[in-house]
Amino acid sequence: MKKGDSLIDRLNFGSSLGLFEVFPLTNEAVLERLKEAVVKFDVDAVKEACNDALQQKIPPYEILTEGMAKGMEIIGEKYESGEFFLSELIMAGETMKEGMKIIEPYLQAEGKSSKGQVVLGTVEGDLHDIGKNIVASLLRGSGFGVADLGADVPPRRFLEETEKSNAQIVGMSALLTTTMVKMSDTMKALVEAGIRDRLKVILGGAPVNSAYATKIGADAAANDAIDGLAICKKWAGVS
Ligand code: B1M
Repeated sequence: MKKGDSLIDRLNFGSSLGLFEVFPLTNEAVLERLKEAVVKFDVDAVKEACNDALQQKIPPYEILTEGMAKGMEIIGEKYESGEFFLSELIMAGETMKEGMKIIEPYLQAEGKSSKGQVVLGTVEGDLHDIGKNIVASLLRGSGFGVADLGADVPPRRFLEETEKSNAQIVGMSALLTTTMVKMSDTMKALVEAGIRDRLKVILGGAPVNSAYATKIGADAAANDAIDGLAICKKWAGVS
């Protein structure tokens, strides 16, 4: 979208001509509009609301979690209740990715790789990569180098990339209860290769918690992307 196209730009223009008086939307209203646009798979409205939210100086991470991700929660509920099917999950994923393209550069404001190297991926059998992509952006934005292996990553790939890049941190994401076991398989691969002890391993994704991390011998489980970033920063000795 060009500057001048957003709803707020148009309202400001009308206001500057004295056509009407503008009462700016509250941050809550902008985020609500973004959430609704995701639920309607309205890509244009998502882009517009993302730009408006940035223009209102809403923090980029809040735009993701309090706007678009809230819409994704509703999509998940509608899927569970049988109102939506796989095709709607796919459309929702594509819709949020369009919004992510606008927000991501603001998450990656710094982008230098000096705080350490992270190998990151969604585990084998699991195609959910939106949350993992947010984690990658936040890490890069805080100065970590990130080898993002994408989604559906088998244990062997985590191992190969960790050895090749000499990474200090391995991060695994899973959104399905059925693919959590691949986190355990990846841990075993790291142990068998003899490199587990020189690494920190962090898990993330809705079905994963600290108890599961402890059970499979990982170091931590993050509640959300910000928590994941905080844990990695602590390991890297930075605040
Ligand atoms: Co799927 N799906 N899906 N889906 N999907 C869920 C996860 C589900 C909860 C929906 C539901 O039933 N309510 C359900 C899982 C149930 C379960 O296992 N308990 C489900 C299902 C069942 C399925 C299929 C099996 C459906 C089918 O085929 N019948 C299928 C599986 C395909 C596969 O993976 N093999 C499937 C497919 C898909 C799509 C591919 C179509 C699409 C994903 C598109 C994509 O990612 N490119 C999709 C979507 C969009 C969803 C929902 C609606 C939204 C997920 C999302 O992106 N959320 C989801 C419902 C829901 O989550 N409520 C659902 C927004 C994102 C920002 O949040 O990913 O949680 P999230 O990430 C968070 C945190 O978890 C955390 O940080 C992020 C931001 O705070 N985090 C980390 C994540 N990884 C981290 C790693 C870290 C740290 C933090 O460190 C390493």
